[in-house]
Amino acid sequence: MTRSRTLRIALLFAASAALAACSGASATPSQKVYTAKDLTVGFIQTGSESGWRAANTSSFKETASQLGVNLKFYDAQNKLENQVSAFRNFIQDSSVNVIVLAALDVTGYDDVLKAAKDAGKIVILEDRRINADSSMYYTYIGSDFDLEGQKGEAAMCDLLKNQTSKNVVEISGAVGASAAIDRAKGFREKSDACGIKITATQTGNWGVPESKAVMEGFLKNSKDIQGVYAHNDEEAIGAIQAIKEAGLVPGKDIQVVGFDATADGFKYLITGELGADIECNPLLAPQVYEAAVKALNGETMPKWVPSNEGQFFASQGASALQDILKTRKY
Ligand code: GZL
Repeated sequence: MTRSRTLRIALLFAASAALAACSGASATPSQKVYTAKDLTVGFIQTGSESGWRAANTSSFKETASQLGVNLKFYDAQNKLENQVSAFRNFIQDSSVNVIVLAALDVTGYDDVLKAAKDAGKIVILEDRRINADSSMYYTYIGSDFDLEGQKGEAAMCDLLKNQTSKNVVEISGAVGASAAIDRAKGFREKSDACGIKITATQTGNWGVPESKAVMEGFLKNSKDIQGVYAHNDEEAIGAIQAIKEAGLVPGKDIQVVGFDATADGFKYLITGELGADIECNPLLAPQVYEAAVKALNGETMPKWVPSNEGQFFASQGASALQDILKTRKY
């Protein structure tokens, strides 16, 4: 008998032994392992109010096509009632196995969260937290806005270090949004210790025109303003426009701090008109889809997965900031 024939017979024996072991009574029946291709995600987005939001939406659409996720996207036009009705529609939709919510508000979802749980739908919060028991959702993937607010205060404290009076006006995000609530809270944790006085606060609803009008109002009421604390880049840009139209120099007469670190925000860091931009990561879809697959496969996760984020300063210099901007996706 030739060597190769002996080898072939030996290999056949080995293969059949392995098969027998697999089909034995003791082997567990093979359980299906779900992948991204098994996901049909009902995604309830806030709207399209900012550059951050556009990047967040793109992250979900682009990543879905890369991974083969069936994405049903809903734009709530910044209306809570639209988010609640979309939630109900996705609960009724038997093809949807995971509902993802970017919550406009911290409250208003209790009934739909309960209905989703009763219907066996997996719920994942992305971007914004809500005031609901953590048993009502699988996990929350989003930023630590309180920490972002603390970073904003530290940046403002440094920008005003040579000022005797440190009057700061706040242009806050949309009322009721966790990003606004927590950035406001975080800023206030150490503002007194720095000698910062928050002399006025009003929402700019995340947008340029409304924030410009708010800043115009602040400047009409007082010229004794040394800083502006704006809850996103659009609000900071609106404030900068108003400061310039009042004949003042942003970054010199009045220091400005914003959030998100979008490409638009970087433009104003590079000119020096924006003193600091605290990063808030919108590219959350890969983590969300990964969490959704874990949920389908019955795995557990922490109830909150905070985003890793940095911060940028005009003091880094225009050329360094231009180099950083080239590496960024939004
Ligand atoms: C932050 C996000 C906020 C952004 C704004 O995670 O919720 O909403 O800071 C956006 O630009 O409108």
